[in-house]
Amino acid sequence: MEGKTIYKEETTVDFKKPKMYKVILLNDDYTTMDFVVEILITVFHKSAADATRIMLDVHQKGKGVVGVYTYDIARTKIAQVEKLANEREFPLAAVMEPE
Ligand code: TYC
Repeated sequence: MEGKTIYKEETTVDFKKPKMYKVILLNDDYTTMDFVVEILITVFHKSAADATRIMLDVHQKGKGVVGVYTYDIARTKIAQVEKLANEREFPLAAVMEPE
């Protein structure tokens, strides 16, 4: 092929899995059980049965993992918990840590 240079192109595809983060719900003495169940259903998409089980587990043990998400999703869910709890004047809080 006169006058033409052919280059081979290499593409690297990064198949690394994204870092995942546990969202941990913290117990407190003031948030009502009903409100915690409501949060677990609406923010974390748990069934009513799972939400009740998780709420009681956090109530007894002090904290508990409610889900594992990418960084941005975990941050968003924690912010949603904070906003809804603030609106109802409950001290309910969630934190995140690397899986
Ligand atoms: N301990 C609260 C109560 O007795 C209920 C509760 C459960 C609060 C879980 C927060 O993450 C929580 N009313």
